[in-house]
Amino acid sequence: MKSSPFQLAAFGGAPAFSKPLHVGQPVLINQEAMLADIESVMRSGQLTNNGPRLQEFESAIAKVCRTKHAIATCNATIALQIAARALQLSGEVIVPAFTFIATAHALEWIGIDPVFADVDPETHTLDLKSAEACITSRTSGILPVHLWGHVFRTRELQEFCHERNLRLLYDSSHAFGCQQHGTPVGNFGDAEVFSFHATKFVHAFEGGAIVTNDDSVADRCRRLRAFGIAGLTEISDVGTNGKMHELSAVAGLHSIATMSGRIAANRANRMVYACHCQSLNGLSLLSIPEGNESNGQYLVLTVDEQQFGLNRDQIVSLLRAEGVFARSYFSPGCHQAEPYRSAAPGRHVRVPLDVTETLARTVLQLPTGPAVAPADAHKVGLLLRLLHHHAAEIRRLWSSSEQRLHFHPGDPARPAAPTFAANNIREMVQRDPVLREAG
Ligand code: T4K
Repeated sequence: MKSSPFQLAAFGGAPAFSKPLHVGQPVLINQEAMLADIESVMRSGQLTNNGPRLQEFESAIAKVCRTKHAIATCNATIALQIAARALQLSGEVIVPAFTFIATAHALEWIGIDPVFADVDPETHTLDLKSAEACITSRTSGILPVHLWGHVFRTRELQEFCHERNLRLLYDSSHAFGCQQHGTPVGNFGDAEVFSFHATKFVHAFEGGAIVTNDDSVADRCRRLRAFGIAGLTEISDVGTNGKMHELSAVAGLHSIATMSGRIAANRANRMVYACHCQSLNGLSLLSIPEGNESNGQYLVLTVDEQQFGLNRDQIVSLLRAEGVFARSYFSPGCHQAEPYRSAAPGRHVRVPLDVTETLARTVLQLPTGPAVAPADAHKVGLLLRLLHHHAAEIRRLWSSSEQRLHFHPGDPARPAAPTFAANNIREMVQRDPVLREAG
């Protein structure tokens, strides 16, 4: 294990992981069984359009969520648009600024203005007071996100929307299999949307679903998913093509069947990371809200630069060089992305977004899931300790080598620029008395 900052891969040492660890590495555990199912779909000749595997997958989703209806789609972005149309959202819809850009873009794409509210600093979910301050006569609904699978203040949100006659649609992309006080995600608001993208807790390569307990919303979603077709010759709405095909449904079924193993793997890794974080000043593992059962898919940390000695972006770069492909979701906040950033003042931003701004600078995600063994998580924890304990020397090395840091050979984010040669490090150490003493 590395014991000196000079051994760090960013400064020319060998990466700690030659095979990188990813945030959201896709897993399909029983590949042989899945391949047999794919073969059977291809033999059957029914490849898409509400086939038997899709129906089976929808039943499996509804069973996990304990909802009346599940409508599987080609991805969550289209599912959000279908659900927004089915709920007759229009004008403005309030969304948290701290989320994946798809939450906002899904609305913008169908001509609804997303208006950004701030989030709660402890759970990273929508701040109700901030949302309230965004409401105008054009507001038709609220689209909160169970970010990182966190389910928070659902009852207050429900009452809030009910009192104001607003629709409540949840972006639950991160929260499949999560529960709050025993109620599975899927039962909150008028409808909820899941993502089954390859990087998600349950995945169908690409995919999504709308779940609801409302029969008429479900009927409308089914029609809108397939061009608005209501019968053999009847077209009742402007629909889209949001269908999921049979091969995705097969993958989704296999993924659902192996959920419990992934929850166990995520819990084991969380315990390892938590042990390390406990003794590291300036690095905090984000708590799971009280009463939540989490799928554990996202392992989220916040960095206090003053206490840790390095900022979030430095930590992410140093870890990535080691083959620990940490992420900084969701930076920048949605309000800083186009077209929202350049829109007329007040159109999308009308309240302070201070928490979002802070989180966008300080939050990072570490790899977890079955592809990460607890021993790997421990190794990552030891790397974080090294970064913390030698933060001052690392900052010095960093400032003299910023343009020439080493990247992991497998890092898709690495630039084509030349890297920092080990010889240069030796020369620099010789020139700098503080580094000479440290190393
Ligand atoms: N709402 C929220 C709150 C969301 O987070 C998302 C999606 C949506 C809505 C929209 O859902 P969809 O329409 O996509 O169903 C990823 C995903 O593309 C995106 O689905 C997800 N959120 C977002 C948070 O993350 P990237 O660009 O960070 O993923 P990518 O390709 O860098 O993958 C992450 C790592 O996983 C890679 O380092 C390598 C590994 N990987 C990835 C893929 C796709 C693999 O090993 N194999 C793979 O096939 O966006």
